[in-house]
Amino acid sequence: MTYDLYIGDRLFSSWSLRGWLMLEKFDLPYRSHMIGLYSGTMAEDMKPLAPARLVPALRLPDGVVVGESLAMAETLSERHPEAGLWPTEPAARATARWLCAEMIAGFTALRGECPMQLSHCWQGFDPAPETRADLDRIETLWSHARAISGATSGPMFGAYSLADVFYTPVAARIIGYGLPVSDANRDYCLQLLSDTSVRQWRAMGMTVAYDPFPYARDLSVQAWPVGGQSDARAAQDGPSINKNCPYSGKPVTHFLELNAQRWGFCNQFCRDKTVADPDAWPKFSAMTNAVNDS
Ligand SMILES: N[C@@H](CCC(=O)N[C@@H](CS)C(=O)NCC(=O)O)C(=O)O
Repeated sequence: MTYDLYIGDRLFSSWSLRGWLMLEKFDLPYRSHMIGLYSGTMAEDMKPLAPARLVPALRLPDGVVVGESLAMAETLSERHPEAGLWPTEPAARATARWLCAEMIAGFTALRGECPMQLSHCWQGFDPAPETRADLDRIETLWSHARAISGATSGPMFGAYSLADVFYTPVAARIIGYGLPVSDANRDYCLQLLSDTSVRQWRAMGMTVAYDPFPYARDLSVQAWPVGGQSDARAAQDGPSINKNCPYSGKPVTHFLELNAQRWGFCNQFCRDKTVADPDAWPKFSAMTNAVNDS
């Protein structure tokens, strides 16, 4: 049983990130398929999923297509009650549903003024009053969630849930534009972005070169706070310390250099995602640690 998830871009498509997290974070089996969100092929790519027209879209194992993130979330939750997508406690679950629904329907100023981008942090961004009002509302909702759940830090409802999934791209906007929130809520945003899955999503997104950079601004930039400064670089050739790819086990063909050591991978994408954020990949870390700790 495998789901087919259709996503657009990784660095810029906030909804794709939500769709991916609701499978990845709850260990549900899926294959990802890229839709040409920025390449001009989106309408053509989406035809087999009609009448779904936006990303993410989900094809269930029986072939049924589900468009819209909240419908995907509810469908996955119903099909996998043991996976814990929604909080188990009824008041927490009702509140989590409310927060997700309000996120989907609201915060239009924040979403309009600060499109999600996971590349870097803009410096000196001054949000409009309407965006500040959206931030106030988000902080009100987050503190209400914590009053209901009793969780003073970490996931909003204690255990990681769809509420954290739906607010991860909001956290990326808060951090990526340096938006004003309380220290505790900034910590929560950084926790969401430090999640290994989120780091991996970003690292995969960083393998794409954009010209022009979407949603460019005339502002200086600072490195992304989690995994934003990689010491690794792509290398033209080997030999590498490892003969087989840490991810597939296949013979290596692409190389990177990290701390004066050369490591190999079986394709360019896996090499480049590792260059982007070497510490985001437990299999790569296990391989380098096994060599360097021996
Ligand atoms: N309400 C939809 C929103 C999805 C959405 O807006 N996706 C954007 C990408 S982040 C999209 O497909 N844009 C393409 C377009 O508008 O043509 C959901 O909850 O899934």
